[in-house]
Amino acid sequence: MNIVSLTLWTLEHNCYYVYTILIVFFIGFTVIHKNRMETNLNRTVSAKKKLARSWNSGRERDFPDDEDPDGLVPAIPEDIAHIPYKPPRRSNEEILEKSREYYELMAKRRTVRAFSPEPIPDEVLDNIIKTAGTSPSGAHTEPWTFVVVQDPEVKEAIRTIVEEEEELNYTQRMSRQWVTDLKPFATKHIKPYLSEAPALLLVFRQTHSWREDGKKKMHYYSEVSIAIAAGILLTAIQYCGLVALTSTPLNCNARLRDLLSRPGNERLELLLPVGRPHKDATVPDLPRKPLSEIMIKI
Ligand code: IYR
Repeated sequence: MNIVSLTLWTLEHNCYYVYTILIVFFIGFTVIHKNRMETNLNRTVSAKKKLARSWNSGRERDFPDDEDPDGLVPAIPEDIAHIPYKPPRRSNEEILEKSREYYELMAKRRTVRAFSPEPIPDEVLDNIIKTAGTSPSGAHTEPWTFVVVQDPEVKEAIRTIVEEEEELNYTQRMSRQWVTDLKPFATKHIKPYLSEAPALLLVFRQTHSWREDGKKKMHYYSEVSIAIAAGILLTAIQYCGLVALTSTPLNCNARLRDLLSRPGNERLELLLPVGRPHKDATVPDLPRKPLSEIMIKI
């Protein structure tokens, strides 16, 4: 008996129990199928939510949306003009020559810990800070303040704070391995360069700021923005023939911020003594990783 004749037979003989079984099967199948689809959908939704959180270490948004989404206005006018950008085109020979020259210059950059006290012309300081200020930043928020200290009394006050904190750092806060790893550099908590260098550049990162309309201005990627600006600052210092010490005074933020009257939304990230090297300055004879170790071409 095939399926067609079976169907005809059941219809002719009014087999209600067969119809009932078929209906029960149909309803059962529909319910199970519906439940399965719902479970799959829920799984997809929670996987997406988990993925959205995972980039941010499990926290909700870093920058929560404004309470009134209809009132959202970009910090920079949305209709800002986009203007042509046409720097002069250089040939391959020219860019090769420039890249070599610049590498040679930057390869000579060294962190120096002994400075000549000769003052630096003010305009030089202005220009290197202006150069750092050309750095890219998240949503063009320019999250930096560069404090330039030349006043001997303020330099001395900075030195006192840094030496006090660094003594605690070296003896109590830094691990013994860390202190051991620093031995080749002959660093210690006594820091004469803070008084001797003609200028101290303190790089502050603005975690956020305030817009003219009074709203809080978010500073996206402020850490990487300040790191890029510091890099460009170092290249500007090298390019004009001066030297710097890239120092990161641990636990000095609050005291130096207060000393220099910087607001609470600013965090000290770097302190760079800048000047000419002392005539007897020495640097450790460190090798740099070769290109083959730092570059992978795909
Ligand atoms: N900030 C301290 C310690 C220090 C840490 C590192 I890492 C260095 O590369 C150098 C120093 C200091 O300035 O002495």
